[in-house]
Amino acid sequence: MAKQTVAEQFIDILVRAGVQRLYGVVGDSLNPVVDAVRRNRSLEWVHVRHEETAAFAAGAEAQLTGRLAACAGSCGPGNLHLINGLFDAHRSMAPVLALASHIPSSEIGTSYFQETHPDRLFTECSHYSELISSAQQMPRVLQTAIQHAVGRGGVSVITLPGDIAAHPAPQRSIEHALVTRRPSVRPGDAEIDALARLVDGARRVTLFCGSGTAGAHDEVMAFAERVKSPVGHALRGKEWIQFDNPYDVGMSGLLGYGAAYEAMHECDLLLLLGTDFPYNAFLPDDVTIVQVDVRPEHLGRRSTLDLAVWGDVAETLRCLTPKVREKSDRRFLDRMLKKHSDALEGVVKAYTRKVDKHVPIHPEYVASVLDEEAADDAVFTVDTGMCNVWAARYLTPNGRRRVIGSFTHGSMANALPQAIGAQFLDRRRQVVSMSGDGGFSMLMGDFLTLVQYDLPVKVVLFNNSSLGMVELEMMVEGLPAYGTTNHNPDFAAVARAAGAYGVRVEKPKELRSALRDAFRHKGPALVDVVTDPHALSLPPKITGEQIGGFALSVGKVVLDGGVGRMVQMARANLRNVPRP
Ligand SMILES: Cc1ncc(C[n+]2csc(CCOP(=O)(O)OP(=O)(O)O)c2C)c(N)n1
Ligand SMILES: [Mg+2]
Repeated sequence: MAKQTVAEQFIDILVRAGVQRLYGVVGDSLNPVVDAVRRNRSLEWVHVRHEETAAFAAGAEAQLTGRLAACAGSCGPGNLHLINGLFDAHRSMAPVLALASHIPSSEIGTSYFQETHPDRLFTECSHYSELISSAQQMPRVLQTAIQHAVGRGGVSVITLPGDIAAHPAPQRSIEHALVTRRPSVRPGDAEIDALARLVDGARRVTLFCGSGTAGAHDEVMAFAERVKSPVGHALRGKEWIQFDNPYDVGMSGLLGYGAAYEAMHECDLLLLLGTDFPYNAFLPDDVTIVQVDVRPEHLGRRSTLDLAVWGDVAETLRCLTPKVREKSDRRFLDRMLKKHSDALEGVVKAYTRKVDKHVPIHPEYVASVLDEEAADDAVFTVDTGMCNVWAARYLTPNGRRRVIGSFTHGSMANALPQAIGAQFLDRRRQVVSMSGDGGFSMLMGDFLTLVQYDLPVKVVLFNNSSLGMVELEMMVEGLPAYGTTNHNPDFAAVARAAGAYGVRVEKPKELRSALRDAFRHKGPALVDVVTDPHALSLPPKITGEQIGGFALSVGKVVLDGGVGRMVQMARANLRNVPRP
């Protein structure tokens, strides 16, 4: 075999690690790499319009598959554009390898044209960020980068000067077998025994679940059944735990609903399972708390723990459940299920406001119709802003649907690029981008990517002509709205001009058929729904004190809204509860 260049070896190794495509924008120093991609049939170059899109798309792929995904940017500004998407991927624990190509190695340190220092710039959003300054570092540095991204869950960045990419690579004999999957982590016997003792000694146990409960639905249900515990979740736990859950008491946090908050505060033992839920204002401080997490650095960083358990949730519960005594007293569970159902019935009553006739269209109506019309295995990507609220409340998880957002980093404009990554993975799966008008217009250039690759993403645009979430924040803080108005074009016309299917919806009765038509359309489609910018208003009972010091709780009051199909589930769960 002819000797490979560094670029060729780089691409070969990515293929061996399971990477199927490299998202990016070409340019100068990156050219040897892109040329190596062109000649490699196992890996596709995906040409996006903004590198931030490349990073978000790779992050979405990695979140959907758990496998390594990759993106690349040319030297200086090219790779600098990756940064926000990389922060998102890293904070979502998505294994992403980013290639930051670099100025000629002989010029480093001379303020050369386009010079930045990517190896320094990306340290904060990565587990590993290294400069390849000699071809001899290959393939070890790349392999190490891959192991960091996969093993620790997050981003690795390789900075590669263009001239070194074109150098001959060292022999491949020093290549080793790559780890591409994470192991399961079982806690020690001492921790399991200590946890079992706490559970046996408690009368009221509540479970609170985060994204670390992915794949642990059965184990959580079996444990909840054994100890008769209510099960609440954080936003990122919802898609894994809320469905087929007879113990469901809803979600806690700013967007929360139901009785999760009460169940967490009225128990005597709270188990935090795979959650890094950031709002300690919503966590109790006078109950016994145990946290189980596969990442030891997450243990105890939000609340004081009585026991810290380092392990996978599924693995821990598999060990724990047979060791704890079965509880027979369901009174706490039943009381919480009733509270949960009552809470949801209450908001449903408050929200029967003829939303199906309201013009401009109420965004909650859009979310509820979307939930009904979308496929059972749809992937929803959700823009930061009010779409988060609507998705949290109205999308019904079922174990097959996925919901991806920028839930930890909280960046705008994530939905469209994440939808690109999701759709590349599977062109036949329905992918719905729930976009805000602010978020969509921020990375609108990459709507063209949908057309260029004929990706059948369906963009459902919640177009309230404003930065609605921020308007709400200003309202909560007692400030007048300022700098929040968007003067928008007819986005449906923009979509059509770009070569996609586009329809504008201004009346609620047109909504359902517009969504159906878009879903039936074979290619990319955009449904521009003109929504009510005043969908939320300050309730009258807010006090001056709340305005002054408790923006969080005021926000919670303002955001308390409809809950869609969750109320049916709460009612169904109540059927098993004996009436007093
Ligand atoms: C990149 C970035 N810039 C600014 C913000 C602050 N921010 C959060 S939500 C939001 C408004 C989003 O507007 P839009 O996409 O129209 O959604 P809406 O809330 O109106 O539904 C802003 C400006 C952010 N989170 N990320
Ligand atoms: Mg908006």
